Amino acid sequence: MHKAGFVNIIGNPNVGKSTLMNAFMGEKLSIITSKAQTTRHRILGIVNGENFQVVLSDTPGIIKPAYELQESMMGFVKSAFEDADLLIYMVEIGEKELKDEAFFNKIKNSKIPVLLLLNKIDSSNQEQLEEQSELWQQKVPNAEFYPISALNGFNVKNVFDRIIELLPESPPFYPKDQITDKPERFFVNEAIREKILVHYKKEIPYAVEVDTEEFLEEENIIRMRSVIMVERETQKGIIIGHKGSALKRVGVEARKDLEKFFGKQVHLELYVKVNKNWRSNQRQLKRFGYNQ
Ligand SMILES: Nc1nc2c(ncn2[C@@H]2O[C@H](COP(=O)(O)OP(=O)(O)OP(=O)(O)O)[C@@H](O)[C@H]2O)c(=O)[nH]1
Ligand SMILES: [Mg+2]
Repeated sequence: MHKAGFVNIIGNPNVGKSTLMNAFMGEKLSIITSKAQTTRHRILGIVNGENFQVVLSDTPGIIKPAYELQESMMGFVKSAFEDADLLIYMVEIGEKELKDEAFFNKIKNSKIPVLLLLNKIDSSNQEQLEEQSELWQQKVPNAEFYPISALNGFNVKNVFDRIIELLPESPPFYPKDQITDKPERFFVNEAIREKILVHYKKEIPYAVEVDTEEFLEEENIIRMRSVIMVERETQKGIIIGHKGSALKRVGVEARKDLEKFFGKQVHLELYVKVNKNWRSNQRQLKRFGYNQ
């Protein structure tokens, strides 16, 4: 017997969705930062076993969209409701509600199984854990509840075993050696964007998109050239920094991550370009893969 299905992870921004997906995968597929709206796409992470294929979806955190890019991000979340065989609804310690009522009702009235994961329990005490567990089980009574720590791995294996139990009998959806639906260049863009989220303040990371124009794999090295797009001239200066020092740091750190990811030496060339208001431009968004 072979089991396979789509397991889609949804929840508020910054609760640890990407951390959980990486924990299930046993490798860093999705980027993770302490800032909200780190994930902008729906990213498939495929875990293959002899008798199963779990097709995970990491999705952007649920927000009220304020501009076109965010509209598109919420489109990815919507799509994750449509094809799921199993929903993972993740909340974090201290959280009180999912602000978007429509999404919340969809979870509560879901016809497919829902696993409600209370994450980051490593940062709580017993009293808080009990109080939060009760609150969330009352709020989503149709769900199976698990307290977890995606970061420390607490309960992660138990949840994964339960996923396999709940999956329908089915042949695999993807070749058994495939681990994601995204091309190599996507992960280059994301590695660079992660460093930008980490090193720049306020609005800057949200005004940035990365596009990898060249990805040339040679025998011993992969040569990459990526453009960092910002919305305004002033942002370009900030990204580059004094004598290029800030941009250099992004390049060095991203390259190290990419060498780990691809298991090969990497040469990464970065440059910065202004692409006015790309976040609100349908044509540009489509070009960067935000259409669906
Ligand atoms: N203490 C603790 N921190 C965690 C845990 N899981 C995730 N984090 C941290 O929470 C922050 C957000 O994690 P992400 O995995 O990027 O969260 P996300 O839900 O994917 O966020 P968005 O993509 O922005 O919606 C990071 O700083 C993680 O290290 C956990 O179990 N315990
Ligand atoms: Mg994420």
